[in-house]
Order: sequence, then C-alpha cells, then structure tokens
Amino acid sequence: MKLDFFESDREPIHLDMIDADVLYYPIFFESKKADDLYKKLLNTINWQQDTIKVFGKTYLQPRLTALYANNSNTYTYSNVTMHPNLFTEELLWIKNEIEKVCLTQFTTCLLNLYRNGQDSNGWHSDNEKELGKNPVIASVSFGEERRFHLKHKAHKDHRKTIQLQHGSLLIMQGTTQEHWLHQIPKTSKVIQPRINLTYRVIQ
Ligand SMILES: O=C(O)CCC(=O)C(=O)O
Ligand SMILES: [Mn+2]
Repeated sequence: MKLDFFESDREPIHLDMIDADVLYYPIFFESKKADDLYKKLLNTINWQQDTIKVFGKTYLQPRLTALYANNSNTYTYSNVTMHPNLFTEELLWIKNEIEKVCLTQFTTCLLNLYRNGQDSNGWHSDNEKELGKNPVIASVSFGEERRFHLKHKAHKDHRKTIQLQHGSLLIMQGTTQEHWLHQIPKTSKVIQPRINLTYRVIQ
C-alpha cells in the first residue's frame, strides 16, 4: 500500500516563546503540490481590495484579501466587514489536511495576496470577538517567502522572526493572540507574489 506523501514525516518545530504556543511545519505540502495550489488559488479566488480606516483616515489595504467559509458568518476587522464565499474544492482539501494535525474543525479561511514587496500586513493580533478566547489559527503559505515577525505585547525585547516558506504551515494557539502581535513587513526587494491562508473558527 502506498502511503500518502510523507504524511508521517510532517514534523513541527515548537518555537521557544513565553505566553504562546506556536508550531511551524516548514514543509507541510510537498513542492509540486504547493506549486499547483499556488497557481489555482491565484487564478480562482475572488480577490478584493478593501478600504480600511486607521485613526479616522481611509486607505486601500496594502494587499488583496478574500473570505471563504462553510457558513455565512461575517468577519469584521479594521472596520471592514467581510462576507464569505463558499469554500472551494482546494480550500476544503487544504482544510482537511491541516485538520489532521490541528484537532480543530475550522469554519472559515481568510486569504491574503501580497502582490509584491510593497504589500504588507501591519502589527496586530487575531483577537476579534468572533474568534473567541485562545483561538487556533492555522496559517498556510504559498509562493514567495516572506518574513513573519512576532513581538510580545509587554516584553518588548521578546521578538521572533520566521521565514514563511512555500508549502509551510504555522499554527498559533493557546494564549499567543492575547500576549503577542504579528506582522508581515514590506521589503524593498523585487519579489514574486505570496498567498497566505489563515484557517479560523468563526461561530
Ligand atoms: O500573511 C501572513 O502570514 C499573516 C496573515 C495574518 O496575520 C492575518 O491575515 O491575520
Ligand atoms: Mn493575523
């Protein structure tokens, strides 16, 4: 019997962080599968660019986003309310793969498309009320590698940087969102697009 591609080799790295529980699987999807998913998502997702309000001023969000779910529950952050599309076949397949290691039944996927190095995601926690306390956030990356920064809210010298590689999975759970912020900074390098999927539970 042929086993599913290296399912048994999926090994996470536990990040050494206080007040947090963060796991990183550098190779969660093998590279050919990751290439196929990247192309399919880039071309079929209903990408949108929302206007956000920061300190009373409106800006175009510095990336494209989309919301998919198996229910019709909306998700509101930075004064933007997103309405979900129904999960596509690929998003359901990925959800099923990550649920093998997460023990969480995700309802929703928020997608980000960083078109180039000028696209970014500012410091924030995933702490919206829809997510409840101590949410499990499963974050999948395809395409260009980008730096992911984490910093502790109270201990400013506690910082982490991870290069989120093509086909990787990062899981943030426990008290991570309560105590830490994260961001994807801009880069002046000329780079290719990156797609990020964060699976969440929105009741
Ligand atoms: O692009 C990423 O890796 C992070 C995305 C993120 O933090 C979010 O959408 O809340
Ligand atoms: Mn986030």
